[in-house]
Amino acid sequence: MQSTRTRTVVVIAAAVLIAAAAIGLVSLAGSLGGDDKPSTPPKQAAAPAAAGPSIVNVQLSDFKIQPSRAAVPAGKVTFVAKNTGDEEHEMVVVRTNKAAGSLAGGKSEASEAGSVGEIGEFKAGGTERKAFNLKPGHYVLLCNVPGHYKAGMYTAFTVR
Ligand SMILES: [Cu+2]
Repeated sequence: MQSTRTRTVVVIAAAVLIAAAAIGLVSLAGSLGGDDKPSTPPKQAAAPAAAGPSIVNVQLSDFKIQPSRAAVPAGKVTFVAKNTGDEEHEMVVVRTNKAAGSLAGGKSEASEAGSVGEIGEFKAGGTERKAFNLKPGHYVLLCNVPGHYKAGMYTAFTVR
């Protein structure tokens, strides 16, 4: 009786040990197996970087302002102004809800209320560039050298 019972215990213990060993081998195999797939899907690539600064080429002539594009996305906008006329010109950037041609209000020069900056007067044949940080809105590009606005040096410009 006693010996049968002891043998049973021994057999059970052996079975437990074998099972434990088997589990150990399995987990060892798992850790060595190189199954390195992460349990979560890889994160999406970072959002694409914001578009670079917009570049607007502007021709200043006697007496017109002609940007290469009439609208740009909000953000950094670099104006590259080229004076193709015979006189000095400038380019003032005004944010306003008024129509491009209605800023003079009876005076000889345009009101620069809402100006966000300007490329100051520069000589014929020259090229000047300047970056602006523009919020969405309606803008007017103009030259306020005396008489030039009245002569037609203005144009509407949109920042979306
Ligand atoms: Cu001008």
